[in-house]
Order: sequence, then structure tokens, then C-alpha cells
Amino acid sequence: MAVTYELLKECPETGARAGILHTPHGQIETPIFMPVGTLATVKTMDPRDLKEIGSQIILSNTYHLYLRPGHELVKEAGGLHSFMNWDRPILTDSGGFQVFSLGDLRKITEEGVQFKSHIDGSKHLFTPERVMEIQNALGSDIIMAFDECTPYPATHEYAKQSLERTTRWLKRCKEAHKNTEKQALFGIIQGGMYLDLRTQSAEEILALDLPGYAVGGLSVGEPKDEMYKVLEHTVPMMPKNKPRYLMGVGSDDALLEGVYRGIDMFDCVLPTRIARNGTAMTSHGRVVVRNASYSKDFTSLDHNCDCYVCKNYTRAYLRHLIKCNEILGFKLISYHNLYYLLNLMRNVRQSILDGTFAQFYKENINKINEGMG
Ligand code: PRF
Ligand code: ZN
Repeated sequence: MAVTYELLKECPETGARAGILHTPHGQIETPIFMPVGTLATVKTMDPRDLKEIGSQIILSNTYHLYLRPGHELVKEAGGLHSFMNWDRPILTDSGGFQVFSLGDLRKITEEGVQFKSHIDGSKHLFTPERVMEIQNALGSDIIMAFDECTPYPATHEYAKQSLERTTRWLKRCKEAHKNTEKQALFGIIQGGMYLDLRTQSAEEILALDLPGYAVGGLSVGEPKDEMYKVLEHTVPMMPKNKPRYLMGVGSDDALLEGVYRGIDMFDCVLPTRIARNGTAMTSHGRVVVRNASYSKDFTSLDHNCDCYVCKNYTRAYLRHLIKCNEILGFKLISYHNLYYLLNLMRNVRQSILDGTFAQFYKENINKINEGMG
């Protein structure tokens, strides 16, 4: 199998677990946060930067790479790793989420999703078979099934039909996947916020015996409590000997809550996206560097952080860069935000291994929720 999960330790008081994911491009220590590189680049961060902050795996997107520069071109370059000069593991999302977000530009049928490119309006069809072909050409270590991320809110009737189509599409994905030796196909559990439908989806998806599973359709606008309820219901049904991935979640509190409930992998554009409008994630809450109150603040972004940015730059300087739209400002805050989340996950993992996660969770969730350090 292309990807295997080794369970190292479980927290006796919570669902948290520490493990190692073995992939053709090396090991990943879980729980892990995956920085997002939609267009084969984690915006402003080159691979040297990514390694410096300890990124073990990054995520990229089928939909975007298919449109630009095209998966055939990436294949000709020797695959995505070689094209973007990243020799560690890569996970690609299927485009299921992206094409469904296109609104009026797309039409769903049993066959697949017809959509118009957000770039030039040209027409395309994504089917499970096509999406597997594209991800096989990209050569990512983990490829995601073509699913429908059920919108929120959705009726029970809609969520049921949607999850059943996702199961049928997963069977076609599994059939069409041509490179099982080098690429691991993960299935995605859907079902909206309905617990009975989450059970149905989990049963159907887990029956296909894949190397890993994701929980999709969360963090789509529902209250956080609702997301945690769905996780508490769904994760215990997932096998212990396979990785569990919560898609599109990347705030510090949600990472802690996810790990608490047994999740191993997370990804989100949040840290890099908010960096580009001048917001830092810190151990004492969000710092909106753009604010005038920081104009003469000559302290570091986060006094608990030992990243390159916090060791060398002041809030006043970062504010100046952001106010002037200087590229370095976007880069330095992206660097810090990613470091902050990766470091949080390193500490989380160490506490699981040390048997102190429950304590770590209590201390840090309070700090994060109070927004002060
Ligand atoms: N499906 C896929 N990608 C995703 C999601 C999903 O449900 C989500 C949900 N938050 C983020 N990214 N394929
Ligand atoms: Zn920092």
C-alpha cells in the first residue's frame, strides 16, 4: 500500500492519538497541519521556507492545476513534486469542493459536474474517472475522492441523496485509480449535519477498505458546536489503523478540538489567507497588525513564538509593510502564521506521546478562547 498509518500512542482520557504516516516521499508525524499550496505554491513561501518551519506535507488542488498549467504539463515536468521542487509528501484535493463552490457556473448530474472555468468561462466536465486521471498525472502521494461537499444548511432529503451519490462516485474513483502502488486514495464521509446520515455515509465509505478516510462537509458555515457533535459521532466509527483527515479546518481552537476527538490531519487556507490582509495568529489571539494601535509597537508579533519573524521584526515594521502592500509583509506574516500552527501541532503531538494531552488541551483551549497568553 502506498500509504500506511502506524499508531504510536493514544490519550487515555480523550480521543487524541499520535502516529506516523508512511508515504513514498517520507514520513509524516501526526497529528499534522498541512499548509495549502493551491496553485503548486504555498503563497509567498518557497520550499526552503516550508522546510525551515517544519512542514512535513503540503496540499494542492486538482481543479486549479487542471485549469492552469494543466495536468499534462505537470506530468511532462516529471510530476508535481519535481515541477514545484517539493520532495516531501503532497496531498491533492479532488476538486469536489472547488467545483461545487462555483455556484451558477456548475451543473451536477450522476455522470459528474459540468462547470465553467472561473478564469475564462470555458466549459469542462469533472467525473470521478477524469479526476482520478488528473490526480494520477499530478503524482501526489495522497489523492482525494471526487465527492460532493453538501452545502449548509441542507434538507435531510438533499443530504441523503448527496451522500449516496458521493458513495457511488467513490466506487468509480476506486475502479479508475491506476496507481495504487504510489498514490493512496482517501474516501470522504459526507452526510451534512444529520447524525443518521453520517452513520450511513461512514458505513458505505468504510466498506470500500481504503488506506485513509476524511470527514468532509464540515466548517461550511455551521456553528462550531455542531461540527464537534458531528465529529464526536463520526470519528469513533472510523478504523484505528487508518489516518483520519478533517478537511478545510485550520483555526487553532478547531485543531485542538479536532485532535481531542481523534483527528490526525488538517488543512486550511486560513493562516496564509489572513496573513495577506495583515492578521497574525498568536498564542494570545488574533493580532490585526494593520491597526493603528500597533504603529509604534516595537515588540514582536507573539512573545511566545521563536520563529524567524518573531525573533527579528516588530509589529510596527510589519504594520508598515502591510500598509504599503509590500510583498515582504505578506510573506513574513504567512511565515509566522504557518509556524504558529505547525508548532502548536508539534506540541500537541509531544503531549500525546508524554501522556499529558488532556492537561495541554485544558490549558491551551482556555488561553485560545480567552484570546490572551
Ligand atoms: N470535500 C472536499 N474538499 C474539501 C471539503 C469537502 O467536503 C471541505 C469541507 N470543509 C474542505 N475541502 N473534497
Ligand atoms: Zn512567530
